[in-house]
Amino acid sequence: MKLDETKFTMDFINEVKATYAIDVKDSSPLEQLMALGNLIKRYDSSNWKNTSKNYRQKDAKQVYYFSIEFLPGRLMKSNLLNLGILDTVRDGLDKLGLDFEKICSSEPDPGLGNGGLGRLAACYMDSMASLGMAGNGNGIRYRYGLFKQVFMNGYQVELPDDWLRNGNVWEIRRENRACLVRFGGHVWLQKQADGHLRPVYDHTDDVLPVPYDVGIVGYHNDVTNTMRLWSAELPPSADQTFYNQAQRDRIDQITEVLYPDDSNAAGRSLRLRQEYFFSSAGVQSIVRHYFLDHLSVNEFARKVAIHINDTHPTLVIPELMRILLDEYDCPWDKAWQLTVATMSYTNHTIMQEALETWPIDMFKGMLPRIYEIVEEIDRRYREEKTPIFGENTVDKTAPLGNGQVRMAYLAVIGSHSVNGVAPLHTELLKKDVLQDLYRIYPERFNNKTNGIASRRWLQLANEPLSNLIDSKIGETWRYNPKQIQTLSAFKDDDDFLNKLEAVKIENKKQLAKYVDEELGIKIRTDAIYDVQIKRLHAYKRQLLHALEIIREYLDIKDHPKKDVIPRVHFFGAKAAPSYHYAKSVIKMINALAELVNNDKAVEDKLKVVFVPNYGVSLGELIIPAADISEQISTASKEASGTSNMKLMTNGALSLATMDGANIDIVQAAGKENEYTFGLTADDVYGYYHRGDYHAAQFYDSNPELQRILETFVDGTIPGISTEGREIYDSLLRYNDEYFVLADYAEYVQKQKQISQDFTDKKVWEQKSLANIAASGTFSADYAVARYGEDIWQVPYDRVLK
Ligand code: 26Y
Repeated sequence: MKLDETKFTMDFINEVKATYAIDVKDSSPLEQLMALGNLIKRYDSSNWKNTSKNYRQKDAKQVYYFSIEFLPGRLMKSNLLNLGILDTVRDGLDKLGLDFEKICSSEPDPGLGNGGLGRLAACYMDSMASLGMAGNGNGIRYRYGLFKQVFMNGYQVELPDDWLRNGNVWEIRRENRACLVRFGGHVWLQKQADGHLRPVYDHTDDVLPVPYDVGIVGYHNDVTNTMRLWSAELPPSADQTFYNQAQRDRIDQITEVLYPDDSNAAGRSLRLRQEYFFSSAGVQSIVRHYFLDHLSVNEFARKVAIHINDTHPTLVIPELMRILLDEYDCPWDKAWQLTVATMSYTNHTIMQEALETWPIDMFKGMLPRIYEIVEEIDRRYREEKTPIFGENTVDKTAPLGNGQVRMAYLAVIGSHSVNGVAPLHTELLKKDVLQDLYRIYPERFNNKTNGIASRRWLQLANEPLSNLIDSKIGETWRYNPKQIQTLSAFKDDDDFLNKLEAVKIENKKQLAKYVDEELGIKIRTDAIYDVQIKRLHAYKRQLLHALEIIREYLDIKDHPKKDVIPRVHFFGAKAAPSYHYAKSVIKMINALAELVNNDKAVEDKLKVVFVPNYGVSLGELIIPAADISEQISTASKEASGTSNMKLMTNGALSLATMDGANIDIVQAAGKENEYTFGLTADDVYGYYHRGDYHAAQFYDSNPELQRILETFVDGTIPGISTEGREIYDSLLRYNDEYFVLADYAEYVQKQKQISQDFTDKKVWEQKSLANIAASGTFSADYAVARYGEDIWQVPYDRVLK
């Protein structure tokens, strides 16, 4: 959009006055943020209105991306950038003497997700809008987001994330669009006067889902899509005294808080309520919207694509069936055909413990009509497939089995497309986790490698680098990220390489300032910034990274005179509150940091910074400053990873196992520009099949490793007698489930290589450049375009080069 700076400042002054009845000079950053947000929302309102109007006029097919998590990050700068008014607004506020950065950082960062899956959903929202694709988000407006992490005596403590305390300036509450979601009670089918069987409900707990819409602004294309988040409320029309306190609490609880687990499907009933709640509300609103312009269900799958982001929204399948059967008198076969044609499913994990199942008794009691439908899906599946694939295979893969509703199987059976998120991951789904279903539905399986929103992770997070890129190759890469590739022409341009280094140092200064001010740790900006930012999980092996730190520490202590290349090791990681082992690793790393950072003999050769409360906003600060991107999961366990892509596009070199999308990153940037090591997925599966992994062998044959592991239990690292023992035992007593010891030697070797290579500035910057230049293919724009073409059959406007 076009915006004149003077007009903007006038509008802003008036907005502050109108909202708060004060002058700008008396307003706080928070008030300035709210006023600015209101104003931007108003500037964008015609785009938002016209976007939905255009889609309706064109009768465009719509995608609905269902996700129980969204991690959009702060929206102010992103909206300004995408509207094309970032500089105007920044300059205007600057002239008013206001601190733009301070205003932006007073926006709460909505933590409506745990990690990769939630952030992926947000990147895809950004890309759909930027491609001009009719894409909608559908999720939950949690009253409290993912907990705020603080460290007390090195232990993780979880505090509530009261992100809505001052309201959310970007949302619009649309109470008139509310519908009803039914839980519990009894249901039976009754013949109606018109001869149709329809369900009659008795004693149900009804919940009112109220939608809050957030505009998702596309990049320089006048498109604003909608992310719809549902909040659970008491139905107003009913006699409120009818609801006893327990029922009221049950309703309030549904959207009260995000479950802080990202790998452990605990089977809690509230979680199932959340899942049905937003699935049902979403599907109801889709069907209602569809019937505004259509007279029969016939066109449904040609006009609507529903995407199931991991299994959490799988109940959209029986819910759409319910609506088609019970409310539109659709015969089963037709309803099923429409449903399968509408649905598609992405799997994000091969970890067994993350696969959702629900005890049938719980499921049936909470969702009686949905259960009947799942039972019928199960019955027909068995009837159709048993003659072809045999009872054994069908038993193993049916939606109902072992007293459980198996969500992943239901999702595959009820969708026309099933995708993994990186080539290796998709292959493992076919070979392992979903192998039997792959035999039955081979044509449904496909890969869609993850991508990241390069607008947020490069253009916004790293403005200095983006400007440098512009100065060399112009601005078209901002629309077509693959064009960053042309930057590689400058790999021998010393001046450019120096500037690349200067940008990195500038970003390191910003981070160092934060670390000093917030954590009281002084770090050098000429050190290697070695970064591992992701959820804390045993398979991601923060422990392996810690072993290297201990090695470096002991080396400095043993050889005080030796020249070392200074390093700062960064961690950002939340642990699920109930994940005991992960919390022990946090405590251990904090204790190690305490030891290293305060040991005079270490000076500033080595520092360890565990940044508390890692999330999108801290990612934006840390990633542009990174030299090394630690992607060291046990091969086969990380479905894709996305921090690997964010770090790459900001010029970090990957220190990586051949896992997830690391494989594709290495291929794109060239093996010589990354540091790869460790067991391959085949090696890991080999150990599984033979059952001959013996951690002790690696321990016995490596004295250095022995010494390092001793520090967990001999008091070298103070204050971890329990945690140290637990970690030590996990490796040696319980045989090191994630092959840390097997990969140790090669990992250390690569770390040493890194230190050496870092001293040759030119070569280092060339490698960094190779990473930046090759990162364009990991833009979510391409990923989403492929979803649109292959899975959703939804067109988009932007011609991507
Ligand atoms: C069932 C419940 C406990 C659950 C909740 C959240 C299960 C899984 C999750 C989230 C999983 C997740 O974030 N997976 C990550 O998805 C990213 C996007 O595809 C991948 O890049 C990453 O490798 C994967 O771990």
